[in-house]
Amino acid sequence: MTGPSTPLVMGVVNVTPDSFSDGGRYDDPTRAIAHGRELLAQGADILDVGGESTRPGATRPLLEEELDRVVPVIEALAAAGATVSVDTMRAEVAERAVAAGASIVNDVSGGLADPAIVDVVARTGVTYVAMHWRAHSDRMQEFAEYDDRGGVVAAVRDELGERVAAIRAAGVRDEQIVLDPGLGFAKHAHHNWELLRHLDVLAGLGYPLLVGGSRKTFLGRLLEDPSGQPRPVAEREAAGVALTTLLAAGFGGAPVWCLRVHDVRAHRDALAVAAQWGPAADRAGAPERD
Ligand code: PMM
Repeated sequence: MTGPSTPLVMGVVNVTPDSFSDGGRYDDPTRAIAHGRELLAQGADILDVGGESTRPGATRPLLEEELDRVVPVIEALAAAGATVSVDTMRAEVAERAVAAGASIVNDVSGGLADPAIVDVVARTGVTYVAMHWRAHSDRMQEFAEYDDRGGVVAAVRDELGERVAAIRAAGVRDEQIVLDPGLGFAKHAHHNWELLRHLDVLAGLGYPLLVGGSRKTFLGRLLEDPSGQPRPVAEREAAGVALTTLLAAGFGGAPVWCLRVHDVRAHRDALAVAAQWGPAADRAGAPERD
């Protein structure tokens, strides 16, 4: 099988006290900067800096809290030469993040939480990741319902298509737009798997795709113990790496532009293996002998 070309790796830098995936380990700027540098050394192409946890049930930080968390981290990591993305739903945070050196706005709400964010994107010309989203995290799982006609895949395609229309109407150019199925956001485990098997349908909208499955609950559910307890977050990495390998090998049905992950080194290793089946250009790092 000839797989698509190797996806980029976006390393997650959560500057939050309550992220589900790294449990507040990097919640002060100094630790977050050190973590970002480590992910860069591991081969991250992009660092995604976020100051708001979107774990199911999370409450929102104040604007000032979010700014205090992300701006110093973005400044330092951009100054260190990183391509920085800001994970925010707020126009003002996006504006200040771009001024601090971010070149990507990663908006999990796809412009629904704060419609002015797309004006910032249009004005600054940065890349915009628009994720499929239905509601803030304190209530999102109440909206995990999809009808039988085409189910979750058609619904996510149509709702992302509506977001694209609004984003373009605000003056954002096609080349700036990246789409994301939003695994775990208003979705149950079976919805996530369905989306992962049909990325071709979302790719049909005509934009690059970003996928964030790393350490998420659906992997924990897949690996639950005999008593029905999900596998703890810290023990989901191998499943996430398997997912990366399959997506890189084309099993999603469409190329993935970028994968958002926590353990950059492990996912880089998976991509190096998958690239051995990909285009020759991706095999540049392979040893000539042995
Ligand atoms: N998931 C989380 C946060 N931000 N951004 C994008 N584009 N896609 C995602 O799937 C996504 C995201 C939640 O996970 P985290 O707590 O590990 O950051």
